[in-house]
Amino acid sequence: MSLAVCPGSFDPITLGHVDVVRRAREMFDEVVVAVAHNPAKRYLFDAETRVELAGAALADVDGVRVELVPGLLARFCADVGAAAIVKGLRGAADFDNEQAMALMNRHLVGIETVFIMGDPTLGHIASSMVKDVASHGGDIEDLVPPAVAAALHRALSPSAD
Ligand code: COD
Repeated sequence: MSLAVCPGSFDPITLGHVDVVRRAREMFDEVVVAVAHNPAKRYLFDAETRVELAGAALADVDGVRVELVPGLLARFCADVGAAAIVKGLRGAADFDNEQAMALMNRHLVGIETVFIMGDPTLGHIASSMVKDVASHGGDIEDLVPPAVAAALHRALSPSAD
């Protein structure tokens, strides 16, 4: 049984992320979507909500589960018995960010990272941009799963806390 980990912030999960997870699942028997902490980011949604929204977005995909990463991703991968980390790349900027992380994770526990080229029709989708569009009242229905669109509208509506 081969298992891959698809890690990310998922703040929130987008259709770009969903596409990468579905394609990872075609290569591996099981995929764990790992909601982790990136210290470089300030999150809109707390970790539990990011897990919940990712779970709702992927509920129809067999062999996929969503888990919270309590600390180091490499240790989490070793604990769940992952054969590889799978990440999506939209272009050279993503690669520059990912290269050092892939090498560090291999250094820490010997795990390899497999990169999937993102679908070019979804290449413009980034969580940060979706939040920006939503906060200005733009249409996000083609960018995120329905439960995520609803959560963004709630979180970013003028009456939200
Ligand atoms: N198409 C294809 N791929 C996409 C798209 C898209 N439209 N959008 C995003 N992606 C890819 C990104 O390139 C990335 O590979 C992945 O999806 C996740 O993206 P984000 O933005 O949700 O997540 P990041 O980049 O903030 O995630 C970074 C981690 C949280 C994974 C990282 O910081 C981490 O591993 N943290 C845990 C602590 C740790 O172990 N630190 C040491 C790391 S070496």
